[in-house]
Amino acid sequence: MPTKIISPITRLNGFWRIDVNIENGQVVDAYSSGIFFRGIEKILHGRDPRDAVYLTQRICGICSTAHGLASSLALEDAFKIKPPRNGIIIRNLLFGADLLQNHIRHFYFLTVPDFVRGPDRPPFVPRYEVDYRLSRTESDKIYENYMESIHISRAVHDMVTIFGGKIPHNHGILAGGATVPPTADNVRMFMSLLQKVRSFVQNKMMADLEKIATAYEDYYKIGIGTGNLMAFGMFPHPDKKDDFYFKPGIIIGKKREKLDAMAITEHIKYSWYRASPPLHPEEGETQPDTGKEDAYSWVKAPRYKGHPVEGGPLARLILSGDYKGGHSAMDRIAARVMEANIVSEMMEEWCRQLEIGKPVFTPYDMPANAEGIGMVEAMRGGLGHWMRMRAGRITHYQIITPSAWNCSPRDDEGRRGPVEEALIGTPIEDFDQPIEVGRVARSFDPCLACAVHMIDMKGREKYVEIL
Ligand code: NFE
Repeated sequence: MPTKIISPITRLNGFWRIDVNIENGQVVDAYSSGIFFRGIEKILHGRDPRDAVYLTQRICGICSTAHGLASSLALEDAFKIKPPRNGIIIRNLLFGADLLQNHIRHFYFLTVPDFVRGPDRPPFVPRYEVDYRLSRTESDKIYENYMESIHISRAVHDMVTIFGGKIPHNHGILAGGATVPPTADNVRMFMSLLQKVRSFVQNKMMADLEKIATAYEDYYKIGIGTGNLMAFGMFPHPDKKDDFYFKPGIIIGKKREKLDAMAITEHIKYSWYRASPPLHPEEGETQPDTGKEDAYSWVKAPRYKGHPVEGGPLARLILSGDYKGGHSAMDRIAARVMEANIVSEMMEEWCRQLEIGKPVFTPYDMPANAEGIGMVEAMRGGLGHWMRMRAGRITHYQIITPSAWNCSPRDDEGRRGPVEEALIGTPIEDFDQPIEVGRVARSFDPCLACAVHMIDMKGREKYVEIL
């Protein structure tokens, strides 16, 4: 059967390969492979748990705030502490700004080139030359906004530095709360940048989405996912215990359930790790086996009660009742832009909720032995950190990222991962220029740096030859 290999398919960091079998102008099977690996979990063993907040952020340069947050929550769970109200709000603002950066970049840098013909100069050429439906004038207008989005995504980075010191890998989030207290000065600075970003999202990004979604209406029927959706809860409410602005939950086979963290397992039959039955992340191991028969990815296959599930803005908005559409490629793209719009509006309100002069951090005494779980919504879906410490040092750390859920290979039962499943049935106009595969795959905003595991082989080697 004719197979097309697209590698790397990621525009964002990390190397990702998609193999699609194409028959009669349609994708009939798909394989998603993470083709490099990382090993932050192993690096953490023997460290002071408080370092995990900073080390795990190094997993990725685009969603580092999410890892800092998940790690802080895991430590707070272990230390039995809660951040004060101001600390929760500052963290929401930091994560909100980083989320805006992600969504703006995904839309303009990763999605727009898939649908809109760019200027005839590098880096926009070479490109596939099929199925661009907007006129030259409409396209040029969108690329004007593309150029502006570079400045806007820098402005959101600046917002993170106000309360986070630096970005990526901020120093503003830690177990117990935040490091930078609000002042009249820094809040005003943050709000002024936010207004500029909000105006761009509201007036230009939403309009550009509308143009693309109208011209490519058929993509509401292409790239349909499993319909299994999951969210861990995003932006905790500072005044209501266990409440979130975007609600946690899971939909399996159209039925909504309460999320049960114990129902998560990782399958590794098709991943380059030493064979084991599906394990909960508290038990999961990361032992490489590069010669494993049938394996084709460094990404493990996380499953919920054995089911592949999709995370991301579409899942969050559907679970929160903010989106009523379907589960297609265009629904994913639209939900991401809409979420940026909603979050930028909510952030204005959060700035007003800050109380100048009140603490942002809860002091604590670290126990010697403890376990903790940190589950948050990262930009691309549910992110979990599982930590165990003994005698004041980390003895176990396991991370499951949203892209591991979305881009996972087949599981032990042979069920495809969410991206693999969504690709089935995708029409391909030209076998040699399969632009449609990129449109569907990138609608998940994949980040393979986050998804794969790396191993420090004997503590020294950084890379393993796999081909
Ligand atoms: Ni590298 Fe990440 C996000 C995490 S992975 S981007 O969002 O966690 O999907």
